[in-house]
Amino acid sequence: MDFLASLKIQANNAGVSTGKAWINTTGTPIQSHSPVDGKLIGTVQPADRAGYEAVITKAEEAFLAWRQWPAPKRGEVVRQIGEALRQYKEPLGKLVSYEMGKSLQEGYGEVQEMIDICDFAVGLSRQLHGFTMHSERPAHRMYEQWHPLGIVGIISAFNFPVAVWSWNTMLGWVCGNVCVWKPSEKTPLCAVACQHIIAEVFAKNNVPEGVSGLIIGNRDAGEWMAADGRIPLVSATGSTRMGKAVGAAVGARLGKALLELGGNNAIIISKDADLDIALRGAIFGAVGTAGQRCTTTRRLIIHESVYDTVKNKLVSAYKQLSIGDPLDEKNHVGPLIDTDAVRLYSQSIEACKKEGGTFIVEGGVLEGKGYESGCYVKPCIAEAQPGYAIVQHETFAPILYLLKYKTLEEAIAIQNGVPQGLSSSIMTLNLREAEQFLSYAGSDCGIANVNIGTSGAEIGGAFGGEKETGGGRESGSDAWKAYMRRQTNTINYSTQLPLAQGIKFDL
Ligand code: UN1
Repeated sequence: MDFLASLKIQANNAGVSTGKAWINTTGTPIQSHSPVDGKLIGTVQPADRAGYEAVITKAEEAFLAWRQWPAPKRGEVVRQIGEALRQYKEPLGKLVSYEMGKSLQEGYGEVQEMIDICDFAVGLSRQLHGFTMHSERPAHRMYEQWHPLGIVGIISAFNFPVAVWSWNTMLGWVCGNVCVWKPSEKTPLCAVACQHIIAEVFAKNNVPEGVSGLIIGNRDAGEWMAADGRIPLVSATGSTRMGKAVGAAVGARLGKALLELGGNNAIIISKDADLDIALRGAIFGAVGTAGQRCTTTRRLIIHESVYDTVKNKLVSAYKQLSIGDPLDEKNHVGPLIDTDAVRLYSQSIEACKKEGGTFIVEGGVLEGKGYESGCYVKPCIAEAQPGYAIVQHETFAPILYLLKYKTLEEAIAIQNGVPQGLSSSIMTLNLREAEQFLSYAGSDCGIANVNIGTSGAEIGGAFGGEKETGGGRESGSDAWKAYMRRQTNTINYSTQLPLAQGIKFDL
C-alpha cells in the first residue's frame, strides 16, 4: 500500500486541520475500513467542539487576508493545485478506489474531475464579472459586482469523496472565500490526503493558514456547520434526508444553502433508439460505481415495441459483468460502501418483490473468496410499475427497474413522476421526440440528455437538480454565482441629486 505513504496517510490521523496545522481532539476515533477487503486502512480523530471552533476562528481570520488577493492570483494557486493533482493522480485515485470501493478507472476519473475543475476555476478567476446597466438618471452609472461571501461550509458524501469537494472548493477559493470541509465519515482518509496536497501548494504560495479548513466528524459536526451564523453558505451533497435537515437549519438563520441531493434517474428508450448506445448507456449508468452515484440510472422507461428486445439484451449483458476487487481493472463492479448499504439493498429487493416486482436478473449478496468484506452485491433488474413505493425511492445500490410505455407523453410523465429531479435522458434518433423531451413540457430534471446516459456529467455544465434533489447547482456554467454576493452600485457623477422614478423632493 505504498500509495498510502505517498499521500501521508498514517495508521492514526488527526481529522481537524486549519491547513498546515492539525489539531488534537478528543473523541472515539473513526475507523476507515476498506469495502474492498474489509481491512482497516487507518483511524481518524474526529472533531470536537473545541477543534471545530479553532477551525472556524482561523477561517474567519484568513478570510480577511484572502479576500484581498486579486482573484487571478488566487487562480494561480488553484492552477498549482491542478498541477499537484496531476502528480498525485495515481496514488489519490487508488485511495479513492480502495477507501470508497469504486473501480480504479473511476477513481482516476474522479481525480481527473478535480483537475478539470481546477482548470475551469483558473479561467474563471479572470471572469467573475457582472453586468453594467444604463441608469434612468443623467450622469449616473449603474453596475453590479460580485464579492466573496466569507466561509463556505462544504458537506460531501462518500460516493465522490474528493471530486465534489473540489467543485465547491476550487470555485469557492477563486471567488475569494475560505472553505471548511466536512467530508463523509465513511471516506475520511481521502479528505486527509487532499488536505496534505493542498497544504504543500499553499506553503509554496504563502496562502494564509485557515483558507482550507477540514473538520472530519460525525453528524454533529454537520449540524454545527448548518447552525453556525459565521458560515454564510453551506453546500451539502448527500441524501435528501440529510439535505432537508441542513436546509431547514440553514434556512432558520436565513443563510444560504446549496443542496445537491438524491436522484431517481431514468432513461427513456424509444422505439427509435440506437439500441447499442441505449444499452451501453443504461448498463454503465446502472452498475457503474455499484449504483452509488447520485446520477445512477435507476429506471428504464422502455417503449413497448422494443421492450422485450431490450430486456433480453440486458439479461445477457448482466451475465457478463464481473464483480470483484475494484482495483483489478478487469472487474466492472466493485463493492457497496459498507454492510449497512448492503442491508438497504437487500431490503429494497424484498420491498420490490412484495409490491409485485419480478426480478429478471436476481440480486444477492456475494460470499466466499474475494468477497470477505461482505459488501459485494449482484447488480439486479426488476420489472416493476412506476407507482411502486420502492420505485419512487432512491436506493443507493445497483437495482434497475424496467417500466413500459406506449406514448412519449406517458414516458415523460413516468420520468417526471418521482419526488427527485436530478438527471434524465432519452435514447432516440427522432428529432421530434428529442426536442419534446428537452422542452418545457419535457423532463423536469436539472440534467436532460439525448443519446447519453444519466451519469458521467462533465464539469463544464451546472450540476444539480430540482424538487427533492434540492435545487442547487455546482461545478460549471455560472454556478460560481452561488459562492458570491451580488452588489448593485449606482454612482452619481453629476452636480445634482435627481431621484429615481422622477420623485421630487425639494427643500
Ligand atoms: C454524485 O454522484 O454525487 O455525473 C456526483 C456524474 C459525476 C458526478 C456525480 N460527474 O456521474
